[in-house]
Amino acid sequence: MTAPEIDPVVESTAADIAEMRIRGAATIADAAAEALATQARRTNVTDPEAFRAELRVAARTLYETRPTAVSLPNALRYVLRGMAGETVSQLQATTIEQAEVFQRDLADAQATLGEVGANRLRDGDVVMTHCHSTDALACIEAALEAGKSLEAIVRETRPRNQGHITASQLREWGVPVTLLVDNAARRYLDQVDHVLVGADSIAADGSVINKIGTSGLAVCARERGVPVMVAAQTIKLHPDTMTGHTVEIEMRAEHEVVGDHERTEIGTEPDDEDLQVENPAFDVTPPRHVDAIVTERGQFPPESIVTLMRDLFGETTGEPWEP
Ligand code: RI2
Repeated sequence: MTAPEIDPVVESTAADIAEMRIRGAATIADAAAEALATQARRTNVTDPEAFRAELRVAARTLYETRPTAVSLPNALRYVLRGMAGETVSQLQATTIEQAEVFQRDLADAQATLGEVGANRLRDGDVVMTHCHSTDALACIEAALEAGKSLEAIVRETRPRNQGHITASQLREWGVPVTLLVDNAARRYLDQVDHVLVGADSIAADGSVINKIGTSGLAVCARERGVPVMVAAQTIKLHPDTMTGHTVEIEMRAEHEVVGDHERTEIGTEPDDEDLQVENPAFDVTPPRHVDAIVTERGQFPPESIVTLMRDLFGETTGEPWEP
């Protein structure tokens, strides 16, 4: 059999995810499902085994882009497990259909989750956000649609400033926004009714893996008595953590934090190995600092999320893109 041919759309989607031109756990999952559907649609193979091999390699290419958001492997698993049939055209049809179902369910889940999350928000509340999460924003959008008026304190979220995307979306919806330097959050928490964040992964013990800075914010919120709400579709539940695996925290490039020019200002050369820069993209917030995880299946105390994980995933997972 010749080497599987990967569609350029799969390659470019993988590059866009790795470089964060496509980002946000739900958006990444959606793009990955779309890329697998494109691979299936545009294949040139005539042999069913070759088709399966192509899809597996395409899935692996997408999988190897970023390690932390479990929505990516969950999406790939879901689509590949729907690939069925005896002929290439049957395999194509089932794969494309499964990807479409996945994308539809993803959008529906976010809308449902938003309605659940909105129930926690009261008219006049002030919400503090971190990073940019479409799941968290869905809760705010549903509350606004229900006629509630909200204000937001939006953390910048260095080093990539994704808080600016959140601020832009909230202003589009007419929400008054205060854009806040990350380090100032504790000072403003006494004006806040809810901390509302998303998640890239949720572990079986209820730990929340989200954008770096979330855990410090949650600790401060707990100290100030401000409830912490995590908006996360069930696609963010990490099945491997049920069998003791931990979630890998992505380490990103130094240049996102310190460029060559800044290095020179600090007084070191770009190749000075004795000035190390650490740039973890995510951190882990223990369940004791989280009040509620809001999903499309309802709201859960973090410690009970494992029951939902067992319902949805069973006890074991294999990787369908493994040869
Ligand atoms: P939604 C993002 O990660 C943020 O950490 C955000 O909270 C999370 O994904 C979930 O986003 P990144 O891709 O799925 O910006 O709620 O590193 O949109």
